[in-house]
Amino acid sequence: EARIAVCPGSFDPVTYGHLDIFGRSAQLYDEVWVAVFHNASKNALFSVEERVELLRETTRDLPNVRVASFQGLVVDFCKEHGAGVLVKGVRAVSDFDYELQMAQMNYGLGGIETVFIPTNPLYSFLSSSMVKDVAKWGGDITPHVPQIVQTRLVERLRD
Ligand code: COD
Repeated sequence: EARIAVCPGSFDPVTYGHLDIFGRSAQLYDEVWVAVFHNASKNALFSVEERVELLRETTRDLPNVRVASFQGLVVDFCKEHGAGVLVKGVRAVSDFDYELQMAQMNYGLGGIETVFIPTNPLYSFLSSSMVKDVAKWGGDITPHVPQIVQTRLVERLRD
C-alpha cells in the first residue's frame, strides 16, 4: 500500500523553508499532499487560490508532490486522501511546544501520526511573515523565496 503523507500549512507565501520540507518528505513517502488551509485567525496576503498556484509552480520538479486546499480539520483532509502521516518542519524549540500540542490533538482526533523534520539550518529563522515584512520595506528576499514568489510579493505589496 502506498505511504501517503500530508504537509499542512498556510503557505502565505511558500518559502525555501517549506520547500525543503516538501522535498525531504517526497524522499520518505510515496506520495505527498501539500495542503493549504483556510486559516481564519491569520490575515492572509494571498488568496488560497494564489497560494495553491505558487505551490504548484514551485513544486513542479517533485513528481510525487501534489497540492490542494482545504477548509476544516487536517485529520479530515488526511482521511479523504488516505494519508496516515503529517510531516512538519521544526525550526526551533519554540516551534515544538505548539507543534506537540497539534500532534497530540491530531493523533487523538484521527489516529494520524506526526513526523518532525529538523529544519535545514539555512532556513531556521525563516517564516512567511518575516519574508512579507522584509519585502514590504524593500529588503532583499532572494535567499528566502523562489523568483516567482518574489515577483508576486513585490507586485502585491506595490498595489
Ligand atoms: N523551515 C522548515 N519548515 C518550516 C519553516 C521553515 N523555515 N517554516 C514553516 N515550516 C513548516 C512547519 O512544519 C509548519 O507547520 C509548516 O511549514 C507550515 O507553516 P505555515 O506557517 O505556513 O503554517 P501554519 O503554522 O499557519 O499552519 C497551521 C496549520 C494549517 C497546520 C493548522 O492551523 C491546522 O492544522 N489547521 C487545520 C485545522 C485543524 O485541523 N486544527 C486542529 C489541529 S490540532
